[in-house]
Amino acid sequence: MQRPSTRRQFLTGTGVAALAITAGCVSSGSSSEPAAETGTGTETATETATPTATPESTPESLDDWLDDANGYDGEPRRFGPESRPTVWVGQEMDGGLAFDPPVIEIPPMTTVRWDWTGHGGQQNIVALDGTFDSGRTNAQAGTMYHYFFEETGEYRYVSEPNRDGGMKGAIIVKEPPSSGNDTVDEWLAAASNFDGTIVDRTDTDTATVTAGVEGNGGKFAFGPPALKISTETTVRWEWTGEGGPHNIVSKGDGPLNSELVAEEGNTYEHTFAETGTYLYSCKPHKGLGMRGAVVVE
Ligand SMILES: [Cu+2]
Repeated sequence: MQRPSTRRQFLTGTGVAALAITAGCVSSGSSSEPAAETGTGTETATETATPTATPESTPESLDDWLDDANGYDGEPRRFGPESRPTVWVGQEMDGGLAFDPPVIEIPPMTTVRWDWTGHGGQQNIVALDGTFDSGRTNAQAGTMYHYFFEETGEYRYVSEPNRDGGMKGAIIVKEPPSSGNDTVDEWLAAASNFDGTIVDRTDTDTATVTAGVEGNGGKFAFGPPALKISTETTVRWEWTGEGGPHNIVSKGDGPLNSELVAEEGNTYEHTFAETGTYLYSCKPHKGLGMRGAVVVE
């Protein structure tokens, strides 16, 4: 991992006024002192050791680095093409200040907006590799910062005043999964459990999709998210009973329109008579990525 300490020192050097305000919270962030500060254990020792002038030894994986990121459950929030992701700056999560969502996955050519909540005092957005930098810290609600991500890559960033308190995040820029069906790919780019696979069920008369499987930051996914069937096949959706109430509603004026139900064991069926690509979502969780597709051949 590249974390150029010179760059960081340069940054803190330029924000003199801001630093003066926040110096109380910064503890050992930019000093060469190892982690004796708050007794947060051995992980902090490696963390605080890095900003010193000592050369990096083993690069830390993104997951390791995010281990103490407030509010991160291990699953990046995924956004599709044409989306306009917003990250809240200064949300209370895990008993500390966080970026919300802390980790997002976006396609190249996406603009990310950071929006200050006004909670928790002075914040800024600083990429560890220097790619982006919102400059001086700011405590004002409504402060915004934008960055346009053109290229794939992993960008780690912090709010400098709260870095040691776990206010860390990452932007993962990667090409969305591709199944070869553009309509499906675009619709499911936001679904965290879609990996580009359209499950082939053309061999059956009844195919099953489970509503409320793990994904999209909870039990907010369809499993499988995409499937391929033949005409006259019945698709049956089965509710797991997890993740709250779900429904099956076509995008546009498609044929799917179930009740909004939370109970385990509920089912909804539709027999597809005509070929085509049918897109649907669970209305309450569509924005999280609870989407599905049925390709009828
Ligand atoms: Cu749902």
